[in-house]
Amino acid sequence: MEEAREVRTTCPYCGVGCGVLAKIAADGTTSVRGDPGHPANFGKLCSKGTALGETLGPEGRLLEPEIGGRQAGWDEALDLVAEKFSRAIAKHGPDSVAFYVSGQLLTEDYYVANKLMKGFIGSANIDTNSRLCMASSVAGHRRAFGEDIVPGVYEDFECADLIVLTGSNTAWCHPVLYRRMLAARGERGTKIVVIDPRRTATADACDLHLALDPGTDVLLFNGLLAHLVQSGKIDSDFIRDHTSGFDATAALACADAPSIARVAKGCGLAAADVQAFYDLFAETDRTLTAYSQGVNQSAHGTDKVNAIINCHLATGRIGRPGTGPFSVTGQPNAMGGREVGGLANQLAAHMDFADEATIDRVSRFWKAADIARRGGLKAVDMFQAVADGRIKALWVMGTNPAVSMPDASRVRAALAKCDFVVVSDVTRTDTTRYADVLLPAAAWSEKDGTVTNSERRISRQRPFLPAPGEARADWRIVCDVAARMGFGDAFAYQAPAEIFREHAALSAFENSGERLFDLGGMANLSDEAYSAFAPRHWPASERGERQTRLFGDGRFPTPDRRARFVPVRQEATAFTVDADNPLALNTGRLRDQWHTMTRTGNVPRLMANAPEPAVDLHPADAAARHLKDGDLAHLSTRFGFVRAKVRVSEAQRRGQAFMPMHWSGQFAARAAAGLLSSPITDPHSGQPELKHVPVRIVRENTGWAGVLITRRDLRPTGFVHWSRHAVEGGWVYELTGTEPPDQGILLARKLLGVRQQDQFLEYTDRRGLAYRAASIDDGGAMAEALLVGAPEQLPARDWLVSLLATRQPLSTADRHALLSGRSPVPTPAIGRVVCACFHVGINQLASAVASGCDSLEAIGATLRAGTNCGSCRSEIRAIIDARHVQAAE
Ligand SMILES: Nc1nc2c(c(=O)[nH]1)N[C@H]1C(S)=C(S)[C@@H](COP(=O)(O)OP(=O)(O)OC[C@H]3O[C@@H](n4cnc5c(=O)[nH]c(N)nc54)[C@H](O)[C@@H]3O)O[C@H]1N2
Ligand SMILES: Nc1nc2c(c(=O)[nH]1)N[C@H]1C(S)=C(S)[C@@H](COP(=O)(O)OP(=O)(O)OC[C@H]3O[C@@H](n4cnc5c(=O)[nH]c(N)nc54)[C@H](O)[C@@H]3O)O[C@H]1N2
Ligand code: SF4
Ligand SMILES: [Mo]
Repeated sequence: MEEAREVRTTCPYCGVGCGVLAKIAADGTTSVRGDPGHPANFGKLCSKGTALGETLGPEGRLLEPEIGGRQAGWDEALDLVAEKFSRAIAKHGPDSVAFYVSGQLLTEDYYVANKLMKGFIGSANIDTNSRLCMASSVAGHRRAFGEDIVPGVYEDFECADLIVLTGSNTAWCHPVLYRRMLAARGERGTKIVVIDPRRTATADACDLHLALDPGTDVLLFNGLLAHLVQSGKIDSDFIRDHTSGFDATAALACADAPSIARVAKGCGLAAADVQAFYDLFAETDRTLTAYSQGVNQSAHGTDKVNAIINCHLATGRIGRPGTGPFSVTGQPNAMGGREVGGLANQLAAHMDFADEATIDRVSRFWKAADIARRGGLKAVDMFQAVADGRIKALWVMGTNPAVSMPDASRVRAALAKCDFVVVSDVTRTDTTRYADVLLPAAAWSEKDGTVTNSERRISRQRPFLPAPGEARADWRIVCDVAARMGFGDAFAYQAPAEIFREHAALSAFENSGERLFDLGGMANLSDEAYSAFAPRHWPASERGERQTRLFGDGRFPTPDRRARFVPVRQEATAFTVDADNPLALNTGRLRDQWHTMTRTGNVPRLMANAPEPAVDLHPADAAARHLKDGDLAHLSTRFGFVRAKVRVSEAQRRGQAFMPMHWSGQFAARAAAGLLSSPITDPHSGQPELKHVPVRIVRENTGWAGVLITRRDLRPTGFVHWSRHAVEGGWVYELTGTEPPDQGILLARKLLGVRQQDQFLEYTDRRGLAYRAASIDDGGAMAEALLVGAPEQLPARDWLVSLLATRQPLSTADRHALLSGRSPVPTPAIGRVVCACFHVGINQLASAVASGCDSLEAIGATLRAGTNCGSCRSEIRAIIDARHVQAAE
C-alpha cells in the first residue's frame, strides 16, 4: 500500500491565495487543511477552502473531448480546433478569432494562451473575465503609477491604524485576510470604516459604516481630498518631491465637492458620518484603503480608483507600513493574468502596445514574426463582435460567460450564432452548451503551476491527484493546438517549469528597472527549485533586489518617476432609476459560494446557508410590492428578467435590491444575475457596471409549491421557477408555479422517476390540492420523495434530508409521516445553517443563546460554531445581540 503523503498547494478560490496542505491517506482518501507555513493564511482557511476536499470527486467531470456532442479522441478534437482557427485566420484575418480566458487559469496556462494569440496568431483578441473584475484597478494603477502595481502587502492590514474598506465585502469574499485584520485590531485597536450601500457582514464589525448611494464614491473621495487640503492635512513635501498634477486635481475635487454638506447630500449620507470619516482619515497616518468590486464594477470604476489613490498620494500614505491604496484581487490568479498580459489592451509582462520599440522587444523575445501591433477587443466588445459575426472562432477557457457576462442573453445568443466555439472546462456549464468542441481540462487537484495573490506573492499549485479520464492541463491543450497551427517550435514545452522560466525571462528582458514587474531572479530556476518553490513576492529581479512593499522610495514607474494625481469628477451611473425600473439592483457574492457554483454548488454544507436564489429587499420596498419573505418575485431590467425568492432584509437601504451572482441554469430555472446586469462599461477600463442597474420587481402570484428530494441529478423543465441544492446523499429541488395546484401536481409528478422494482407510496388529498409521494428502494430506504401543496404545508427540509441521508429502511412511522407530509416526532430542525464548517443551524444557535451562551466564545465552546473559518461570527454575534435586545425590552 502507498504511504500517506501531504502536498503543499494553494487554494483555487479567492485572491487571498491561502496555502493548503492536501493529504492523501494510504487508502487513497484525501483531506485538506490550511498550510501553517504559508504566509498568506498561516494555517487558516475559510468555509470554501475548508470544503475543498468535498469537491474532488469525479462526479460531473468532463472526461473526454466532445465534438458536436459526441465523444472524440484528443487528436481529432485538437486537429479540428487548429484547422478551424487556421482557416478563419487565412480567410478573414487574425482578428476574426478570439480567446476568452480566466483569472482562474494558472500563470503558465495564461502565458501560453497569450503568447499564441498575440505573438503567433497576430491578434490581441484575448481577453479575460478579469475584465469584469480587476480592469478598473489596472487602469487606475496605470494612470497613477505608470504600471499596474499593488504597492502593499498583507502585513499592512495588521499594522494600519485605520482600514477603509470600500466596495469590499471582505468578511465574505476575502475571509482569511479579514480574520487577519480583525485579529490585529484586537491588539492595536485599528479603526475600520466600511463604505458600502449595504450593511454587509463586513460592516457589522466596523466602527463606522457609510451606506452611500450606489456609484457616488468619487464624490465621497473628492470630498475627502478637499477636506485634507482645506484642513492642511496634506503632505506637501511628498507632493512636491514625488508626484505631479496635484493642483489641478485638488482644484477639481474642491469644485466637485465644495462642502461636507454637499457630499453628504450627493452620497445620501448623514453629514456627521461624512465628517467623522474625514476626521479619522485626516488624523490617522497609518491608513490603508482596500477596495474591490464596489469600486471596480462601475461605469466610472477607474475614476473611483484614482479618487482613492489621490487621497493617499496627497497624504504621502503609500509605500510605508500600514498605508496605501490596496486593490484586493478576486480570483486566485487575477494577478498572474495581469502579469502575463492576458488583458486585450496589454501585450505581455506589464508591457503594452504604446510604442513600436516595446512591441519589437516582445517580438524579438518570442521570435514572433507576426506579433499583434495594437490592442484587441475587451470582453463586452468581444462578445459583441461574436454576435455580429466579426469573430468566427472563439475559445473560452476556465470561465462561464453565459452566466457571468452582463446582458447574458445577448452573450448566449452570440455563442449560439458563432461559427465555431471551443470550451475548455472541468464540468458541464451553461456555456458548454454552446460548444462545438468541448475540451476536458484538468482541475485544481490535478494542476501544476503558479498563481499570484493580491499582495504580489507567487505560490505553487501542485497536483496531488491524477486527472480523471482524458482530462489534460490547460497549458498543454493550448500548446498542442499551437503546434497543429504550425507554431510547434515556440510551444515545445515539456513542463510548466519551462513556461515559468520563459515568463520570468521575458519580464527581465531589456528591463533595467523601467518595469517593476521583474522576475529575472527566477528565470533560471531549476526544475527542482520550481518544484520546491516557496511562496515569494515579486519583484524578484536578477540584480537580487528583493522588495516586498513597493514605492517606499517615493519613485514610481512613470517616465519622470513621479506618481500622477488624476483629476476626476463625480458622474452619474450609466442608467438611473425611473418609474419603470424604480429600484437600484446591486449584485455580488455570498459567503459560501464561488461564482457560477460549478464546484461549491455540489457541496451540501456550502449550500446550506443560502440554499435558494434570492433577492434582498428592504422591508418597506417588499411591503409596497406585497412581498414577504420566501415569496417568488419577478425581476426585470431593460436587459432581461429572472425569478428569485424574496429575502426581506434590514441590511438593504430603501430603493435598493441585492442579488447574488451565483445561480446558473444548472441550479435554477432562471436566476442568473447576468441576465439583468448592464453591459455599459467604464471608458478607461472597459469594465461593465455590474453593481448597478435599475430594476422592476413584482410579485409572482404562485399557485403552488413543491419539494422534491432525490438521489438523482435532474434539470427540471417546464416550471415557472425551480432551484436545487445539494444535500447529503442527493438533491433538494424547490419547485413553484403560477398554475392552479392541480396542474402543478401534474407537472411536478412528471419529475418522479419510479423504477419498476421500487415501492411507491402516493397520496392525493380529496380536493386535489396537495400531493405526496415517495419511492422506496430495494433495501426499504427512501430514494425520492415529492411533496406538493401550499408553501406552509411543506415540511422542514432537514427532516426530509435526514431520511434521504440515512439510507436505512424507513420505519412505518416515517412512511406515514411522509404521506401526511409532517415529521413524526417534531424533531427540532436545526434551521438555516449559519456555521458551514460545523453545520450549526440558526435554531441551535438561538437555543444556545437562550440557555445562557452570551458570547462568541461561549457559543464556540458549546457548539464549535464560528471557531474554524470565522466568517459566520458576525451572524452569530447578531443572534446574540438580538437576544439581548429582546431581554432588554
Ligand atoms: N465567497 C466568495 N468569495 C469570493 C468570490 C466568490 O464568488 N465567493 N469571488 C472572488 C472574486 S473573483 C472577486 S472579484 C471578489 C469580490 O469581492 P467583493 O468586491 O468584496 O464582493 P462583491 O460582493 O462583488 O461586492 C462588494 C461590495 O460592493 C458593494 N457595492 C455595490 N455598489 C457599490 C458602490 O457604488 N460603492 C461602494 N463603495 N460599494 C458598492 C456591494 O454592496 C458589495 O457588498 O471576491 C472573491 N471572493
Ligand atoms: N452580475 C454580476 N456578474 C458578475 C460579477 C458580479 O459581481 N455581478 N462578478 C464578475 C467577476 S468579478 C468575475 S471574476 C466573474 C466570474 O465569472 P466566471 O469566470 O464565469 O465564473 P466561474 O464559475 O468561476 O467560472 C470558471 C469556470 O472555469 C471552470 N474551471 C475551473 N477550474 C478550471 C481549470 O483549471 N481549467 C479550465 N479550463 N476550467 C476550469 C469552472 O468549472 C467554471 O465553469 O463574474 C463576473 N460577473
Ligand atoms: S480566504 Fe478562503 S477562498 Fe480565499 S484563498 Fe483563503 S481559503 Fe481560499
Ligand atoms: Mo472577480
